[in-house]
Amino acid sequence: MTLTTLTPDATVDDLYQVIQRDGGVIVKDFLDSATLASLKADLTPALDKVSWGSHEFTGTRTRRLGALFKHTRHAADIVLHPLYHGVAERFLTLATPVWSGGSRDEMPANMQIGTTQAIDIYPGEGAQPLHRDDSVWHWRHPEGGRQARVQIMVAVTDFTADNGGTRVIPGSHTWDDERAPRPEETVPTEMTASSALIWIGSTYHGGGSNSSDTPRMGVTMSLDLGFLRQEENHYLALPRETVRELPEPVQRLLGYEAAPPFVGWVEVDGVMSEPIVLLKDTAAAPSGS
Ligand SMILES: O=C(O)CCC(=O)C(=O)O
Ligand SMILES: [Fe+2]
Repeated sequence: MTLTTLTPDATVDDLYQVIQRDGGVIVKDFLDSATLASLKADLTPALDKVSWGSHEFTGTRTRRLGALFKHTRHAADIVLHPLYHGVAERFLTLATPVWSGGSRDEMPANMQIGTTQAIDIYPGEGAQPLHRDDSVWHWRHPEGGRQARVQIMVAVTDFTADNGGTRVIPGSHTWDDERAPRPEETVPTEMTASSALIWIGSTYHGGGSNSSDTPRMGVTMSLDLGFLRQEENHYLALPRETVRELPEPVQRLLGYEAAPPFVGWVEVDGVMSEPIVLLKDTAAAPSGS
């Protein structure tokens, strides 16, 4: 079994059918070569400045750079690409029937950008533990009944079986929560630079080990269910100086604590950090905030 690769003239429906069946799909030549070169030029200097990760999950020979909209205008090209945006809409913007008084309405869902990261896996990095990305919200399977996330990984360099190309378990999006993912069940994402892997939050996957002699660079982003957030937007409503004056337990309840495992992280110098650090030390705040 390998992942299916579609050509850029495929339709949203073609992508949707393959992802429904396998949990993920590769789209060849997702970005044109000029856009890819410009994306790489934008991100490389910033990536070169961040430190190695320090956990098994984020990798110790891996560099991660978040807040991509700050670093490159091509982040917008990725998220608005008709194939990615279109297939994410197919999975996410389903309507839910709700009663409001005596009227039964179909309430549509929208989407939000959930996570943005450039991920550079260097030679010597081991395989990332296999996981489902929707476990960040403790999503249950199959009870969740719908997808919470549609994710993309754009290959900035070629992705191969031995340079850390993302390992995916085709079909695992249909598994229940008791079945453990096993490395032998994975297939490598093998794709040429500028191609993209698109997969859903319930598909088991993980970064591969890099036994080659060059780094593997990818840009990942997710479109998530728009309602997976706080009802009131405290981050925009309350100036940071106001929040700094509040008792720490209140700061945490307002959202300056990440929800386990790590929802709400903010990147500080390449480290996925607890948002509370932004209140404690102004020097540690990401530039531009
Ligand atoms: O780097 C990769 O190929 C996958 C990374 C990933 O799945 C993650 O960090 O959640
Ligand atoms: Fe992941």
